[in-house]
Amino acid sequence: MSYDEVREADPAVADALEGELERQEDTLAMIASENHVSEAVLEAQSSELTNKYAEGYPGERYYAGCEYADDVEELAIERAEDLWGADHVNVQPHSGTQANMGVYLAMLEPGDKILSLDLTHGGHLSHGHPANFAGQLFEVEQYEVDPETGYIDYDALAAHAEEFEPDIIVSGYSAYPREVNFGRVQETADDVGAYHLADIAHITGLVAAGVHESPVGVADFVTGSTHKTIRSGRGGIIMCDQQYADDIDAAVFPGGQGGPLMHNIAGKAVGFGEALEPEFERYAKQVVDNAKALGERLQEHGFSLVSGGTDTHLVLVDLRDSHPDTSGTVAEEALEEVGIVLNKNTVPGETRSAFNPSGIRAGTPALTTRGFDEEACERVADIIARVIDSPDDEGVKSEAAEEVEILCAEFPLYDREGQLTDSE
Ligand code: DSN
Repeated sequence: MSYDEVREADPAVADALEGELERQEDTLAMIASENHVSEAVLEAQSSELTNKYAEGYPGERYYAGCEYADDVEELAIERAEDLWGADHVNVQPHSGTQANMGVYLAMLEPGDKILSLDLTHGGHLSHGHPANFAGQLFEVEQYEVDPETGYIDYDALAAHAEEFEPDIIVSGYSAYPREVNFGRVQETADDVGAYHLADIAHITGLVAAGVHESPVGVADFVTGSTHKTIRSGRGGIIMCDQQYADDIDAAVFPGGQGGPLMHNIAGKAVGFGEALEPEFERYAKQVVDNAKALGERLQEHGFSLVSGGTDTHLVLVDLRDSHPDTSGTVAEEALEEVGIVLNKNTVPGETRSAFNPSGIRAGTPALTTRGFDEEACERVADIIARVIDSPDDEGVKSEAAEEVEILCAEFPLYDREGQLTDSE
């Protein structure tokens, strides 16, 4: 992307935009929720649709001049229905959190009960944290992963649900490396008369490609964000059975949002179209193979992984066994210095704080988009291990930075005819 027009009009903003482009080119994005979209998605997101108000839904808008807005929204909906096999899709949520809000507003009353995974065990703010609207409007109790195995304990979840009698059970997580048994959670929800919301924000792409079990057609509601593993325009999505369609649509607009971000919906349509190509299945499989390779190599270096490994796009490293004096914050900062950008993360049974936790979370969606394979991910694991072993050693960090530079040059961004699928 060139920023010639911005530079002409506003050099300060152009500096920041070019700086960000260079940062993404010259560092390894390993924040598990991030990815690199194609130039086609970027272009669609920066289109003139940003100028258009289109409150309502295709064919039923509150403003004139919506024929092209209708076209892109219909394309996004049709492609989402194909990708995930959904009965009804709403592509207007501005984010994954707004998607969750849409479901809560549609199905719950203030004071109703949510049962969800604790944030420090891998949950999400919008699942009921006290600092979030969900925790403020609703009565929330939380389940945890099994402290021994790091896996969801579905029996304990069922017992908790029986006792708490929630109105909705939330599954789907932000820092959980294992496959989720959505069918089992739905059984529990059915047993206690609760709805089940499966939030697949992190794994939308893995589910679409069939490399993770799908909750679509199983859970009552499925929400997600559209810019993570699915690699489309930024925002959220809700999928549900036709019987809930009107309630969900009304909760998104006018219930919780105003005009849809039509330029982002155009980006969603383009990205969903890319994900329908056979190549995307190979990409999603490679994301998981890469995460496994990364995790196994870290384990060879002595690191402990929560749950002992991964089935998905991310690994969660608990530093307490291998590096008891190194917090996730120290690791995150030292790694950022050498060009590896990931995030500090709480771990189950956290003994530090959310601001200075005991773990790091690392994901492979963006590296895989750059064309990384298992061998390249093992090289990244070797660098991570050396830096965390000696976070204050400038010599180690300088050598690590050189190796990151070599990897970035070997797997460059945005030079593959607009499609960031892989380098082969
Ligand atoms: N911030 C996202 C993540 O990193 O998991 C979720 O909203």
